[in-house]
Amino acid sequence: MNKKEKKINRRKFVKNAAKGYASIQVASTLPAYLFATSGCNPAEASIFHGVCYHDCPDSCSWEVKVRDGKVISFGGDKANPFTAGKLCGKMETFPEDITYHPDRLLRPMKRVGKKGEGKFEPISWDQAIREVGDQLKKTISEHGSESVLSHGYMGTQSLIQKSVMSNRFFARMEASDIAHTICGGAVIPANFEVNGTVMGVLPEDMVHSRYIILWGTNTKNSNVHQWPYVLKAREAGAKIIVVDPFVSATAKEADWHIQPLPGTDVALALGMMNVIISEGLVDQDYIERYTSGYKELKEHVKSYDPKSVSDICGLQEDDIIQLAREYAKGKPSLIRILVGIEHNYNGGDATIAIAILPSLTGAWRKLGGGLMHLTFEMGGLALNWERLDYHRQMPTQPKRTLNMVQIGQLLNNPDLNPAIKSIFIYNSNPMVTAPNANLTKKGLEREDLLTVVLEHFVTETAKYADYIFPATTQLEHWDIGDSWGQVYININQPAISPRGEAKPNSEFFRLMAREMGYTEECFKESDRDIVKSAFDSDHPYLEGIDFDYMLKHGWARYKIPEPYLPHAEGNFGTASGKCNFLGQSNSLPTYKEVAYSEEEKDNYPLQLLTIKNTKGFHNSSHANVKHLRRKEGRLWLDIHPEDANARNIQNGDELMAFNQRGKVILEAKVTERIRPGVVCMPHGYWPSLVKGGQASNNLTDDRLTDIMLWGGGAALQDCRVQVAKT
Ligand SMILES: Nc1nc2c(c(=O)[nH]1)N[C@H]1C(S)=C(S)[C@@H](COP(=O)(O)OP(=O)(O)OC[C@H]3O[C@@H](n4cnc5c(=O)[nH]c(N)nc54)[C@H](O)[C@@H]3O)O[C@H]1N2
Ligand SMILES: Nc1nc2c(c(=O)[nH]1)N[C@H]1C(S)=C(S)[C@@H](COP(=O)(O)OP(=O)(O)OC[C@H]3O[C@@H](n4cnc5c(=O)[nH]c(N)nc54)[C@H](O)[C@@H]3O)O[C@H]1N2
Ligand code: SF4
Ligand SMILES: [Mo]
Repeated sequence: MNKKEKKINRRKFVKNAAKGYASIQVASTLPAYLFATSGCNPAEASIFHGVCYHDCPDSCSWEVKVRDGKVISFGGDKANPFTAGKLCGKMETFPEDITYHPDRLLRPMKRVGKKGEGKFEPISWDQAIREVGDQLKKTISEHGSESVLSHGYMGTQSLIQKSVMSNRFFARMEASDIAHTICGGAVIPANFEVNGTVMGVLPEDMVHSRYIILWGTNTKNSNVHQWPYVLKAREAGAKIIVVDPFVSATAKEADWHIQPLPGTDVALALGMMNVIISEGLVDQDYIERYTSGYKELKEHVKSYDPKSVSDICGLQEDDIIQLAREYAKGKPSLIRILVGIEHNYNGGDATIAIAILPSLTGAWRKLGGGLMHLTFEMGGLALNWERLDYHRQMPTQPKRTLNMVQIGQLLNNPDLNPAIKSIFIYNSNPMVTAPNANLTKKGLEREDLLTVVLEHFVTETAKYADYIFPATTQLEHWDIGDSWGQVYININQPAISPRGEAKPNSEFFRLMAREMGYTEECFKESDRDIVKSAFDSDHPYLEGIDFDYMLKHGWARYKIPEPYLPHAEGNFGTASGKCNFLGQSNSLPTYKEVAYSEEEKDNYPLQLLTIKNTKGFHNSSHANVKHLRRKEGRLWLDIHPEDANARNIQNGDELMAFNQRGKVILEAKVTERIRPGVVCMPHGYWPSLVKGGQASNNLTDDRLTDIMLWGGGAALQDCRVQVAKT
């Protein structure tokens, strides 16, 4: 890793650590902050305010009513303007769907059957911790501490249960860490390359925009609380454009839907620049004052003329020209990106090209103009990271970081030195959410691998565990978190006692630390104390907001100076303070063909998108909840009539989609929502709950994106399949 990479890495690390949230709070006869733990509130019924733990840009605040230690009502917090009193459909019934679900894991379990068979018997916490500790000590003495892999992810993005105690534990052990690359692994470093930040226009300021491009993001589904701001802007005269290869729920509502071939956005953005520059629609003054690399960019985009771009993207030349003109003139113009744009080989360069556009036209000058991306830097600045990221101050650190996108390869790689001999999986379900699942399966079946999973359910991944430990849900533990899609901070007090023998992730790692003989004080700190210390900050974003305030109110909006015009006069986060068109790598974005083998192209002629377009599931979460599964229906494949006719496929037929990695059985939806040559399947379904036992990620490839900082993101959508009737 070179110096520049190190710099961006550390910076991202701190800021990404802020990707999280949570909360809960009080409004009852007796203030809940008088109670150190839950379950001892003598009041008849108490109302606690909290926040959704999902990896979601909205980070909704909620209200929970509790009587006799049981949740009696649950819903969105009406006082929080962003949540506006409404949770999304999949979370409305969260207590019964997750916390009180009859299949919820309530005791530690030890495997008795074969790996993957799902046969377990209960074991006591004491015994299970002792057995795992004994095996871990043996593994470390025989193979070294790096042979232990910490595989935590964003199943909860609330800061404490996401990683605070586990980070301390694995730093103390000097284990291997996992790079969090599957979501944001390309878009985050790419935006940093150009703008030195992922912050931009604030979510609420979208109402001031008059030309809005929702680029590779399904706002109506993935970011539902942003949608009202889109509508408000439209009422005020904004035109809404969606760039998406699929007619998503959001694209259906657009004033203009641009439907390029997947993975070609970089060419589209460069083509727009070609038109903007050649027609003199640039903001020359802004470019001169606040950007660098324009001369090179001007030369570079000459080869991305509308004709060449139309061939790459499968779009009309006129549409490219019109989009460029309208964008440049539609002041203020806003481009909204999230994560959907990155999941292909060109995802990093696509983000870089898009991130350049607002500086080329000077869109940043006006409120509502610029780029709207991620907001976690707010929490990264505001909170006390000395405490939250205490593990960074420890004398020992994880020895290597491995890329989660290629977990299957990592578990099977004979050359990895040392090989992974023990894996701790928490807040993550890689058997459903990581690509090339059949390879992951092969790895998790290894008899010489100790697999420990912390979970709410016996998920597809937990089935492969040697030990499963029952984790608490958001209603049962302390936590804190901010958001990556808006600018509110929340705390989370436990509203009810943990069900059964469930314990917070943090407590599991405290117990493991004791078992391993780690006697440092940091393993004694309680969750409540960590939450408290996080608000011990004098950053102006938290002016007047401390732990007591949070206990009383549950949530707060960061005190951000208004109007928030971060780059009206440059002030980018790059070393020069300028928007750097050449990026830190000193190169310009290009369109690159994906290197499929000839055989792959011949045998598997269709490109498969696997996208999060269910309403009921959140990634793989909730996909085991019956009423939500019923609403989604059978796993399906969207296929264009031309491709269906060529295969004699009718709407409703049972199909198989297959390639060299897997075979998925599903139902045909013959539709013009997708282009010829591309098919689309929803992501999130649990393989064991669909016919044939395989789902989206049994087909996807573990190919990496173009940007290799932090290991490279996941090119999930670069996947080829053939489709036939069963
Ligand atoms: N094909 C395809 N694959 C994808 C994507 C795609 O679009 N297409 N999207 C990718 C993206 S963007 C993401 S973010 C990833 C998500 O990947 P994951 O983070 O693996 O998915 P989730 O289903 O959100 O959560 C994983 C698990 O965390 C558990 N969990 C929740 N809270 C807690 C807790 O407090 N403690 C413990 N121990 N466990 C908890 C849940 O029960 C759940 O089983 O998937 C990626 N994979
Ligand atoms: N209901 C629901 N909401 C969620 C989630 C969920 O699982 N379910 N997951 C949450 C998570 S973890 C995340 S990261 C966010 C993600 O939120 P978004 O960033 O909106 O990402 P996705 O929903 O993965 O994909 C958005 C759109 O990108 C399109 N797309 C695919 N490939 C390309 C391409 O090459 N170019 C362009 N222009 N578009 C492309 C897809 O067709 C899809 O409609 O959503 C969060 N919100
Ligand atoms: S999943 Fe997202 S939209 Fe739904 S309640 Fe949670 S934060 Fe809100
Ligand atoms: Mo994600």
